[in-house]
Amino acid sequence: MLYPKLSPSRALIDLSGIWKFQLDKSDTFTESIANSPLQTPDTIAVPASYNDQKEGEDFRDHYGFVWYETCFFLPEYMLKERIVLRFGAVTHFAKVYLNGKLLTEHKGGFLPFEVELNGNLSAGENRLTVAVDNRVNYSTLPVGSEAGGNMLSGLIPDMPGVTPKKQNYPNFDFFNYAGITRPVKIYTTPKNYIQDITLIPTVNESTATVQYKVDTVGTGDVRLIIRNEEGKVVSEAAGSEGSFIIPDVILWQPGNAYLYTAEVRFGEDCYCETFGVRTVEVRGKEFLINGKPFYFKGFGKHEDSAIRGRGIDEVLNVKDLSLMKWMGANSFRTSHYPYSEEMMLLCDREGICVIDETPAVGVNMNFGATAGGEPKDTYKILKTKEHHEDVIRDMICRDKNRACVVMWSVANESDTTTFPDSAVSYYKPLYDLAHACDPQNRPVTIVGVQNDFSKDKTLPLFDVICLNRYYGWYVYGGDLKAAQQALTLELDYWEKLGKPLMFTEYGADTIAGFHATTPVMFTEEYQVDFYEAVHQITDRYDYFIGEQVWNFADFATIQGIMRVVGNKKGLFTRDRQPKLAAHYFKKRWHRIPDFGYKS
Ligand code: BDP
Repeated sequence: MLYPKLSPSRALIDLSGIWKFQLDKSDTFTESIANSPLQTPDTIAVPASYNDQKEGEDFRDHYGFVWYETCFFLPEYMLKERIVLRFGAVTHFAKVYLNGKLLTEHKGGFLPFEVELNGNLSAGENRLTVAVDNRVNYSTLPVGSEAGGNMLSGLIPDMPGVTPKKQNYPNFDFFNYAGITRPVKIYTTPKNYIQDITLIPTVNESTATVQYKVDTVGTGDVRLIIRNEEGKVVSEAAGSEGSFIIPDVILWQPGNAYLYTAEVRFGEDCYCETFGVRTVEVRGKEFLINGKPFYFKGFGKHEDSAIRGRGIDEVLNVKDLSLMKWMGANSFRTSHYPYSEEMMLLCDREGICVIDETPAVGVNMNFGATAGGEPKDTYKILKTKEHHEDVIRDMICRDKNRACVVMWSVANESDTTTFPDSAVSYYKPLYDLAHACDPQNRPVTIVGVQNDFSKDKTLPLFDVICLNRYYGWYVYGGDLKAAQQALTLELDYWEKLGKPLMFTEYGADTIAGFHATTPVMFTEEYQVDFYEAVHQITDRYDYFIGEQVWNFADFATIQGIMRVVGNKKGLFTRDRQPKLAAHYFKKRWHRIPDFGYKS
């Protein structure tokens, strides 16, 4: 799916701003609310999560639908064009109405969707209403518990006569921010238009061959003009499918991005797609970018900030990449959902490598809010399969041309060991699907939870073993010697597989400002010691190809006994001030090269 852009043939209107807003407190969804203007004094800023924009528990912890409304006119000269309404993301489920008529629905809170408006626009002002549901359950991604009101229900049963408030029980460790979180735009195209562009670069010495495909609707001829960063034409092509050659190609590299632009024309339509030329491949125990063994240095992150919640914040995105470069990092994972298209384009521009992850988090009935009692076969209980396929398809379709994406992650911390065969039956087809969807056939991974790794039949099927490991925190917390022993045992085990392995999470909660001469858990000194202890072990293994710490910054979570006003494993505080460990990593990562660290 193409990112909406201005072009000589395309207009673009941004509907950001202050919209009308209403919490729906009824138990049943009342569709007729969309029939007339919202009767509400409340306003809300779009795009952003709604939860922290107003005061009160009702607001922050709202459960169910909310209503958004805005009105717009379109200039008459646009009406002869194809007019498309596009949402960057609405979390988690959206129903979109124009002038009271339901136009479309969309499930999933982190990927774009769009709908044509032609035929539904009124002559004057148009009223756009969006109903947004924030409920997570056994069929959504991320997954929510349907068990009830008690976080410890596996251990302490609910008490008769107690009526806990209705709320979400996320089976994941980040606040369930919701709303219209990414831009809402209207764009136009001619009636005959470019629907999609696919670019597949390969490199042979100094020459790149780029296979391309242009999907179109209607009639017309396709032409492509390729320009370099100076605007000089370096190649041309004609026809909806084929290839073009870029001589003396300048490669896209981590920390040293270079982007070409393909100006695609089809009849009257024109769209400019930027792309980088680089190759990615897993060979033996190495992860190769442009044929050289790459070492991942970076983070698991969140789209999370004060007041906006998970709402897009481009200033913060720029700042975060700047902090990463300050530290010598070269990569991050979009834990635990696809990030905004704006962030992906920025990473393309800035040369940051991305592991692009679906919103499949909490697919685990034996962990978090769904744990307790007898072991449960996750894949018999959850109804996520079809939606999981959809988000893999849609994420890869959205990000396929991004040079920054070097690997896809189909899920975070699914249950892969309690009923190992069920996990294989669920995940093997998803692994195959991800490969089939990706025209560039990048490596595909799944991020493994701390578990009895010797029972895991799923992780070994994937191209890179990605582990979230908390030796020295949840396991052997406060005993770093034992943590090192345990980690050694595990890394010895995986080494035999002959595949590359990396950490996609490891970390320790740390309250900024807590200090100790003899480090104890939660102090800044312990966080540094924790990481040093882990690195003493991981640095010994040549198949250990990367370290992404948990987390880049402190972030908001549900309230509970495990979290002190959020998860505090950040190397930065939520407002991006460094903890001691940020300085430790800055020194370490500036010493570790992007390429050839283990060679
Ligand atoms: C892992 C999850 C991550 C959590 C982290 C933690 O993947 O979302 O925030 O642990 O506990 O289980 O801090």
